[in-house]
Amino acid sequence: MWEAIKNLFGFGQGKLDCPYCLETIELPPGTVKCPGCGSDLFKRYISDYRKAPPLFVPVVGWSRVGKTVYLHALTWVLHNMHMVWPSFETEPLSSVTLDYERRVRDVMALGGALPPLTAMGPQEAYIMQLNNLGNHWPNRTLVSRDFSGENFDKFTMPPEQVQFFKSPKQNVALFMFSLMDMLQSTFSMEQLLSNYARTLLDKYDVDIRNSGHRRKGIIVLSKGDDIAGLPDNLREYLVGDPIADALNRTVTPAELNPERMHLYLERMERVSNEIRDWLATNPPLAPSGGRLLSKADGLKMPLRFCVVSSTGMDPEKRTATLQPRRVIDPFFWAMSM
Ligand SMILES: Nc1nc2c(ncn2[C@@H]2O[C@H](COP(=O)(O)OP(=O)(O)OP(=O)(O)O)[C@@H](O)[C@H]2O)c(=O)[nH]1
Ligand SMILES: [Mg+2]
Repeated sequence: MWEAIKNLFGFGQGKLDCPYCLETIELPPGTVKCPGCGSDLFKRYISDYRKAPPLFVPVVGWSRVGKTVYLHALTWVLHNMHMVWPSFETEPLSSVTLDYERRVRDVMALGGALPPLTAMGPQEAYIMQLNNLGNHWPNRTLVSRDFSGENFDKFTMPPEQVQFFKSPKQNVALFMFSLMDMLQSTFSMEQLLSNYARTLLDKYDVDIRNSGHRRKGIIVLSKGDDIAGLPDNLREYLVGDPIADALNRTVTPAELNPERMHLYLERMERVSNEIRDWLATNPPLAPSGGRLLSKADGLKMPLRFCVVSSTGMDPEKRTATLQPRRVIDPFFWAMSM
């Protein structure tokens, strides 16, 4: 309330979370520079802060699991969601984000090469306002930032990057696994959660088991098109993505009205439970699935599960337009968990 009154009478711009360093800051009237990290904030971010609060969703996963391509696919689908969600609109809130959207279009729809593996070191933050989401969800400003998978091997993340992970303002994280790639690696699924939790505790004194620091985890099985041995029901779910079909114009787009949305989310929840049950059996494709679930229990981290394909096909045999499948599900979970 006091924040709103201060804004109204021009005493200041109120408290807000910087989208770059995630510190809570107070900007003197008329200024846009974060006093913490020195970044210039976009005016719309400041003026719409309370109408569209930020949603920070980090993607945690080893190298080559598909994090960067996933962020491209999600950005592309969100950008085109108005085809099934007519009221919905996205707006880039920085020139860096606008450039990123152009690159995303090139990769996803114009046959441009897939992005290279991500270099170590800080990457740009992409800031996109999402308006009129439907499903009674409030408007949000999605802040995404990509990280090199090497950061997660031992979680040797430098302090200027770790803020995106340790801040209690991001209480949901995506943990991404590529099951086929994992078959050839020495890593097990629970190790990713362990490294994440242990580093935050040992290096930054953040115990995610304590209230105030709890995390919710969305387990994302990436490259779903390539998972030989995925149970049939999950494969059918992946392939039969009505949003992807509408966006790819293989069917006449049907509006995602409240009723269809409700059915979509219900099915997404059933699929999450099915993936959990499948992982619990330690299937040959994911022999450490059971340990992942126990580790999350120990960390008091509620989990939801998704399977996605960012390309919809083998990238070697790609067509000009990629056909991402179910990439919206982790976002829907991040909005609802
Ligand atoms: N079949 C298939 N391959 C994919 C998919 N997504 C990504 N790939 C492949 O995986 C490679 C690595 O994907 P990236 O998104 O760059 O991996 P990353 O996790 O960002 O890796 P780092 O930047 O090293 O951390 C891509 O170049 C593609 O060849 C997918 O949905 N299906
Ligand atoms: Mg990458």
